[in-house]
Amino acid sequence: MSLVQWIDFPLRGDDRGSLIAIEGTSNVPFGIERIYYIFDTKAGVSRGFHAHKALQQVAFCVSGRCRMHLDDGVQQQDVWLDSPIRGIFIDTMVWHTMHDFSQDCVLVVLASAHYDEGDYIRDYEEFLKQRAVI
Ligand code: T46
Repeated sequence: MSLVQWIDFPLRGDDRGSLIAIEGTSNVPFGIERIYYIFDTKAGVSRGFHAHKALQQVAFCVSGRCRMHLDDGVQQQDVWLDSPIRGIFIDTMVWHTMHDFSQDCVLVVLASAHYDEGDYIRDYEEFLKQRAVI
């Protein structure tokens, strides 16, 4: 499967403006159990630096932009998240980092489960080791 999987959201536009509705298991490939958003990120700050063992996520910017680096242990790719109508699917066991946040960036993340620190792999060598046994 391709490392970069975009999900286009249906745009409900009319002469008043635009509206996006996202429904779990319909527009994203999982039931949405949690939503969080990252904003007011300070200049020069990078975030992420982990993979998830079981969590699946879809991320997109409703304002501004940031760059996401994805790494499945074999391939690496950078993408810009700069549109509220297109999200990126972050599958399990994909190391991801976020960089170059614009001042107005609001990064929204839809997640398949509640927060669980035990689901994080925060050590890159450990991530590679676990990827090797998949
Ligand atoms: C991810 C990327 C895209 C919570 O208490 N609940 C939550 O739901 C989340 C997401 C975080 N936290 C706490 C844990 C830390 O004390 O908030 C603090 C900052 O979290 P973290 O350093 O993990 O943030 P990022 O930006 O490095 O990573 C986040 C998500 O944690 C992660 O799952 O995939 O965004």
